[in-house]
Amino acid sequence: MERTFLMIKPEGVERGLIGEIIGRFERRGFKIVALKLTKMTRECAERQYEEHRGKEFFNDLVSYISSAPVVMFVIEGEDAIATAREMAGATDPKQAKPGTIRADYGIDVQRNVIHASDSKESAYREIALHFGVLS
Ligand code: IDP
Ligand code: MG
Repeated sequence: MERTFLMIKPEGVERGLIGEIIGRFERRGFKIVALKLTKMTRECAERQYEEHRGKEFFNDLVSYISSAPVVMFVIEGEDAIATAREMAGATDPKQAKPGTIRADYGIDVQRNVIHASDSKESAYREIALHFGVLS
């Protein structure tokens, strides 16, 4: 059993896609073990995207992600990390495989609807950052 951190980005929340996106993970058999709607501070967004500090898109990304509410949730199940990444699809929606969340709903490379942790280390770090210690 594995857990991973997922986040519906501001344009997903604004466009009314919360139920649709969470539903995909429920139907896939994952258990939702934590969930919240929250507007991140700039500092929190910088910590979330720490690995990208210094890249040309970092400031824009941090401003965007802290501009409006997001939905954060944690799923649990077999191979949760890799499966969630696969369900999200490639970073650029234009390159994402048909049927993935980003292919279906992504607008552009920044507004790509969903974040999914990319490794065990990221999942652990991001769950702790946003939810603290979960039972
Ligand atoms: P990922 O979300 O697929 O793991 P990362 O490379 O970790 O992709 O980038 C984190 C987020 O930063 C992306 O989901 C996207 O919102 C944004 N991003 C990545 N590359 C670019 C870019 O070239 N221009 C603008 N935003 C980008
Ligand atoms: Mg990433």
